[in-house]
Amino acid sequence: MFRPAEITNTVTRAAKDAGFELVGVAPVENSPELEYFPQWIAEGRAGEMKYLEARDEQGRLKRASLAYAAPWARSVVVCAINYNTAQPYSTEIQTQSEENRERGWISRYAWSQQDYHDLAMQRLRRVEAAVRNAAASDDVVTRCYVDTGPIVERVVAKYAGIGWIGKNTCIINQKMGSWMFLGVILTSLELAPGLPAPDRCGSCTRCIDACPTDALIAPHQLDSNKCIAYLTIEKRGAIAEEIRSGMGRHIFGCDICQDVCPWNRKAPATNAEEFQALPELVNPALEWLADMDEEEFRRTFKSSPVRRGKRAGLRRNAVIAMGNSGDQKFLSQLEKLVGDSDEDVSESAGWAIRKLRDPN
Ligand code: B12
Ligand code: SF4
Ligand code: SF4
Repeated sequence: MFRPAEITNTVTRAAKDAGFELVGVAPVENSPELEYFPQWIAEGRAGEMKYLEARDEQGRLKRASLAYAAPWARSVVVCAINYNTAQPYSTEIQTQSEENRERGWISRYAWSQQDYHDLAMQRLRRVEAAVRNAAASDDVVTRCYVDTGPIVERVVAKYAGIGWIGKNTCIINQKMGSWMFLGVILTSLELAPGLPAPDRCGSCTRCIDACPTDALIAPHQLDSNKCIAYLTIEKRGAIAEEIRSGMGRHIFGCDICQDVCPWNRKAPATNAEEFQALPELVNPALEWLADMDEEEFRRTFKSSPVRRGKRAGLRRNAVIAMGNSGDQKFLSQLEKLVGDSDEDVSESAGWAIRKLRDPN
């Protein structure tokens, strides 16, 4: 006999054993949040991330409904893992001292040696095995995703009770804050769903006020074209000049709208060895990154998420950050970089020199 509540309990235990701090089950049904997705795409808010526009055979946006992406699915198991470490926030470190002007910012999630996709996926596979074992049937269908599936993971996370969707668009848990990765398992099993977590943003607007590029165009609405995380990680080629000053010294990702969130003030740090930060990646020297050759890039970021931005992107970002640093010592290095064989590095170096000479 099929026992949804019992199987759900087994799955919850398996997720905790696998190292996930939070786990919940979402039902498969359309939600008001997903109605916004087609509009977001139509307004061009996804920038050049074309994979978000994937459509099914009838031309419907797959991510707009689980019924399009996985018609066989009946429940979604959502797991969350804490990646926060004890290091200070970018909003503290980056403004601390004059000496810091020569350093850039890599996002908190990318400080460890290993890519979070792999770390979370290994754990998710253990939970998937528990789902299949508990169901004791060969007919059960399951699919695991960390990031890459045709699903808006934050929406299912909300309905699984992992947290609420903050005005900064991140999932926030009352106890854990928002420094977490999500992993999802779609299953054909009808499990016992949880309840959505209540919204605790209230009248706060700190994230919207702090975003240096105005990427949070309204509560819960992000324009990727303006988001530093998108510009530094996903955007290939030249970055529009008018947005470069707002990027500050960010060279991979951005944490500001989470750093300022009151729910992250007491966010617990993880003890998991795999998530501990490599010291050289926390607030790294811009000079080092801008001059990095292919061999050193490969060695330093061997299994790290930073590989996604490619060496060319990382150097382009470091050069823009030099322009924003106000530190004249970079002028001589930038003058050399104007002759760089990479067009984006060379053009950005020209911009950075002009910016250092005439900051206004
Ligand atoms: C594309 C993408 C990005 C893009 C776009 C971000 C975005 N906000 O959409 C970029 C490159 C900018 C990005 C940045 C980051 N990302 Co990202 N990203 C994704 C990815 C692959 C898809 C997201 C997506 O579908 N976006 C579409 C838009 C429409 O969805 P949304 O902004 O989440 O909006 C929903 C709600 O806000 C909602 N909504 C809720 N209430 C309301 C109310 C109203 C009135 C309205 C109109 C809408 C609305 O509507 C939307 C759904 O239709 C997911 C993984 C996945 N498969 O889901 C990871 C994911 C969202 N990213 C993640 C992370 C960690 C980050 C960064 C923190 C990394 C960094 N430090 O640089 C930043 C955070 C920036 C931010 N504030 O969002 C985590 C989030 C974990 C968490 N705690 O929430 C995810 C889930 C990856 C993972 N598996 O862990 N990311
Ligand atoms: S990640 Fe940075 S740029 Fe993007 S919305 Fe948040 S504060 Fe703005
Ligand atoms: S900073 Fe304030 S408004 Fe923004 S997500 Fe956090 S609690 Fe919500």
